[in-house]
Amino acid sequence: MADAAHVASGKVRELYALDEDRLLLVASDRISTFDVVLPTLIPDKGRVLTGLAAFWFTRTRTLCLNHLLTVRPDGRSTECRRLTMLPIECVVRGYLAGSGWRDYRTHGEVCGHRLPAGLRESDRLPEPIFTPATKAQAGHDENISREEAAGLVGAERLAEAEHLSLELYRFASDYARERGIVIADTKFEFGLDRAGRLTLGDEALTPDSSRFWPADQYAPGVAQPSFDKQFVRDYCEQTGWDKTPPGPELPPDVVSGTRARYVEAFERLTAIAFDEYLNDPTVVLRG
Ligand code: Q0Z
Repeated sequence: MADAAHVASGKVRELYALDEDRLLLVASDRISTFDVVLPTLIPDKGRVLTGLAAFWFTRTRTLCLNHLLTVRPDGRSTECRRLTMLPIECVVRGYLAGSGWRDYRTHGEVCGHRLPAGLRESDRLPEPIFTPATKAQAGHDENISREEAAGLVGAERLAEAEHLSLELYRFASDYARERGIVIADTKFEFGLDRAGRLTLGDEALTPDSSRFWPADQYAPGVAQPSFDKQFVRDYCEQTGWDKTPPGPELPPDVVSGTRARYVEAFERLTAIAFDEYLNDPTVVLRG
């Protein structure tokens, strides 16, 4: 770590260069809500996300190449293969939420997918849909049409990324649903390895890159509670905060409740005790 050059900062993660073809992705315990990073940390959040992503990379190796090399003993650092990232986000939606719901309500379609009339907020879609987006430097990613996405990466690459994204989503959402978690939508980031092969990178199928909903509370027609961040959102709403930086400090009960939700998501999905992961993070790599 000490000799790794800092490459980039995300809202809650840092990226370092290990050498010419390896990067280190470090997940902090920072949490964002309403697009603002809060001043309070959620202990072990970065470890939960790192462990979950590594679990999914291991479980989906037969579907798709990925960048994972290993997880470090700290449980929050992923050594990965350096890729040439595609300039698009590969979003898959199985349910109508967020910008998908907004686009449906205003245009009757989402990224060129004609959808049945009369769908409600949070309804399950007849089939998962691929809705690519641009990577905004600042602010919000913007949904784009398949034609625009093809212009950015080429029609062949786009078709391949769409196919892999849908396969990954189907696998993970079926798996998670059996364990009480609805993955409403998710975002994949692909790149090319040195041989030019399409490879899954970044983090995948975590609550930060997806919408996780508690399946036992699923009730379409209204916005669904977030599996992980609902206590934080409820608290922030209750303070009257105007959602511009800086965000409020979180009280201890909100921190501990939120940490418990992250750990619960990890344990439900991996069927591994989180303490086992803390003791030896490579437990998620045995597939
Ligand atoms: C990921 C990001 C940040 C965390 C670049 N395997 C890869 N090869 C090349 N580039 C990336 C990866 Cl994962 C890559 N990001 C997003 C930014 C912290 C992740 F600051 N950017």
